[in-house]
Amino acid sequence: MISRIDLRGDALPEGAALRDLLPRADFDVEAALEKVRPICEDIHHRGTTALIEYAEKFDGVRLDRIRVPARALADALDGLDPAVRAALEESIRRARLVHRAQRRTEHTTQVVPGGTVTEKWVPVERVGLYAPGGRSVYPSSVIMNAVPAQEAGVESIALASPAQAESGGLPHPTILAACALLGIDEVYAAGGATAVAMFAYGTEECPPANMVTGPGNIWVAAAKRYFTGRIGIDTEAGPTEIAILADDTADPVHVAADLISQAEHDPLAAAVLVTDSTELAAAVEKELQPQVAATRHIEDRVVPALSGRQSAIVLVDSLEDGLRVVDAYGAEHLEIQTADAAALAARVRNAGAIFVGPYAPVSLGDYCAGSNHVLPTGGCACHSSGLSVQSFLRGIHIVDYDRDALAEVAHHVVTLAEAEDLPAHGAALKARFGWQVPGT
Ligand code: HSO
Ligand code: ZN
Repeated sequence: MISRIDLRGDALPEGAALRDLLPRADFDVEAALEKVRPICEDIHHRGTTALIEYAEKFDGVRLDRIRVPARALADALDGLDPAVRAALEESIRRARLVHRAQRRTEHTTQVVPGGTVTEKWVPVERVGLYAPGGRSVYPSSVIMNAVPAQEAGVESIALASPAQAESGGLPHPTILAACALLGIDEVYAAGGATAVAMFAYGTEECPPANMVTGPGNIWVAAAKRYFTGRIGIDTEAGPTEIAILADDTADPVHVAADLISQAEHDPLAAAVLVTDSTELAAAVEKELQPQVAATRHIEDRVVPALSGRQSAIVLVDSLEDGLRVVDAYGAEHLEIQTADAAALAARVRNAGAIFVGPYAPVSLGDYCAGSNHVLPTGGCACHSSGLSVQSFLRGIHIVDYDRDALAEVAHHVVTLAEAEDLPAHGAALKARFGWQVPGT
């Protein structure tokens, strides 16, 4: 069901060559962009009317309006299963603890007497959050997007999620209930690329947002790419990934369960085990059979995900080599299930989030660890971070120099301006000192 990649024997190649040996799903956002562009432009020109037509075409629902009435949010919360409500509340509480600690404080550096640079952190003014519908109705993702935005101090937060025929044209009730728990009252029934376009351009009903975040399928990723530069985005979330670095101390039952846990998201989800133990590899292969047979989303997601080219058991000679492999891969989620897991985890450079030891499965991080589950996929962990308070803040430098402080450095500025053939830059200083800058 899951293939093997044997990297034992020869020395591992470096960098990109090593990465090329590792499995990864094809996720062709560029191709999707072609289809998404006209839809986005249509929404630009025809606003709500176009959104209503697309909801009918893609979601099979005829809507009167896109904005969800306040009453529907209150009703969804009233109808929420009390156990789900308690779990969502605990998830929110833990996420707030962690994200509150990420808040940045303003800092002033005195560069010279009379010359300071202050860095102040200003939240983005208005953010549009996206929560998928259909196969992925994840109220937990509403939490993971909303909590950092709220803790960053974003004033205006709106959310969009596809209209569901079964909910009478409203987004899924658990999404609405999560919004109500989080105090988000501006909610729209719009899905996929159309929701991103609604936030990017704004419509009669929905003012434009400065930034759009949230997971989604390839159409959402393509729309985010289309609007990059115009608005801020988090990342182009691709199919979810779990990598597990394990040795012979790992429990194959846990390893198999954790691989399946992320395979359950999507037929393109990636599950990768990296191990120096052939015994563990064989035990996990064996263990996968009964666990896969017993899982709910077996045919449509788990089997295609595990048997797809994006998943594999990678055999290495040593944990040192294993470390190099997981760093080259840069997984969205990396579990370390080895004898000295914490020490190994401290040495990992590339991962969206790292889960240490036998009692920190990715499922914990998906819901209730306090960490964020919106994480870089597709190797983007090599250069990007998961969603955080920082994602919603802009750092602005405030430069404050008095006359003496400027005079002290003016000749360097004039010299550099001349060296770059930009004499007007230098003239801006000369004008302040009677056109005579000492030292030039
Ligand atoms: N593992 C997914 C997030 C998620 N899991 C939502 C369950 N619900 C991507 O990090
Ligand atoms: Zn998950």
